[in-house]
Amino acid sequence: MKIRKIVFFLIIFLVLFFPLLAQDYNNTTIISVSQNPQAIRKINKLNLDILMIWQGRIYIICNRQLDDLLKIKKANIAYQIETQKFYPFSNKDANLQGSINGPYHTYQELENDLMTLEERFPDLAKLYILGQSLENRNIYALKISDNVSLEEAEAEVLFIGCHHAREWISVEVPYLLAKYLVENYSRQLTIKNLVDHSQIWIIPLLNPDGLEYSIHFYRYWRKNRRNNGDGSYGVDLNRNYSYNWGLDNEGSSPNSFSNVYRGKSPFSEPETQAVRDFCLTRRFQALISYHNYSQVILYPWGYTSVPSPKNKLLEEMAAQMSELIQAVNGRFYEYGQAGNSFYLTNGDTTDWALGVYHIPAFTIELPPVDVLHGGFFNSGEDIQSIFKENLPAALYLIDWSMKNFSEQFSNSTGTKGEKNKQRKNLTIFVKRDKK
Ligand code: 0X9
Ligand code: ZN
Repeated sequence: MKIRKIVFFLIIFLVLFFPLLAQDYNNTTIISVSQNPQAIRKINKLNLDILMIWQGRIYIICNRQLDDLLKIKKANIAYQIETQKFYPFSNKDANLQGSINGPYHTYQELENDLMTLEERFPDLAKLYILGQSLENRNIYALKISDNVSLEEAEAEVLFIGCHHAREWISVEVPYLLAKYLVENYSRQLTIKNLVDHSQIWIIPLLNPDGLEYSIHFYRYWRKNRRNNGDGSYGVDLNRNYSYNWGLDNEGSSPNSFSNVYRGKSPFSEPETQAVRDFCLTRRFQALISYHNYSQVILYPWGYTSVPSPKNKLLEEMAAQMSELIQAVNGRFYEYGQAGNSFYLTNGDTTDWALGVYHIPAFTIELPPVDVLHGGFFNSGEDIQSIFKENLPAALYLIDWSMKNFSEQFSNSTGTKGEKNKQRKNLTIFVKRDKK
């Protein structure tokens, strides 16, 4: 009887307090500071995890291990504690629709849905495994094309979702794009034309370990789940690419406790390695990496505010996409060079894609604009409208790639650097096992 009682109380204790025991849940304080130029200048130097800007205030997630709050005090920035607005899981109702992740995919649900897509449309969709995450989850890429099993001399475009665990909507948009393309292939001539003349690759979930951790333990988790060996976990996958990796400590952090920790070396993480190795075997003309939130379309460089040699083209393309997006629901996505936006980054996907492959690459920060519209807790009901508004921009990029295919294709060999280290085997990736 006594033992049963103890077990009973132990279970109750674990159910109630497990989230609090989970790493990092208790380790953060959310503060806000006034959004004035002086504060922005000071904050930029401190390498902080910016949650959002809303109603003239900048919200910041302060990590105790990093003494973020202390840094803010030392810099003489006036702040307000906001933690109570966010914990625990303030926007519960928007997300909990029968399960903890509501209509958002878990890793397992996504795996099933990708397999189903392939089964339903075997001529158009083929699922590949690009590698495994640290916790041995598969990193999937769905190829969409006519004659999908063949290698054809066609434009190639890449869409990636979920570098960052807590950005759940960034899984849904590329997944729904894949679904839309195959389901509408025989219904819409424009879709058929795009799919017939291109090879579209979709990696909806680059950070499966992080996503699972965010769903089950700590909603604000951002990085992958690398055990850094010093009590800290995670590398920011969007600081782990090789181009100008670790250039300075402003665009990424050498501190493993930081949310923008860049890892031990460029491509130290299996998730970014999967992208690197995959791109070596393809000839991508363009890519989009989905994130949230802010409603912006960003293009390289992110490591500097100096424009890239392709700045004009990137700006034009971003402007086009922004216009197409706005035409759907009226929501305006700001656009501009990433390094001119609120903060600098180094080692991100798009700098690497432009720097190494010289291709147009965009970070689309999906809605919402601020926390009152959901922040990282996007509502389940918003998935469809966010996808729908992003659809024409994605189609535009495929179309652009098709139109620019011959030029890019003939230019894509013969230059120095990472991209030419190997370009040989186009089918090195394991076809996933049937369950
Ligand atoms: O910081 C990032 O990796 C991206 N933003 S997020 O809030 N989704 O984490 C933005 C990368 C784009 N680069 C710059 N803003 N410089
Ligand atoms: Zn992100």
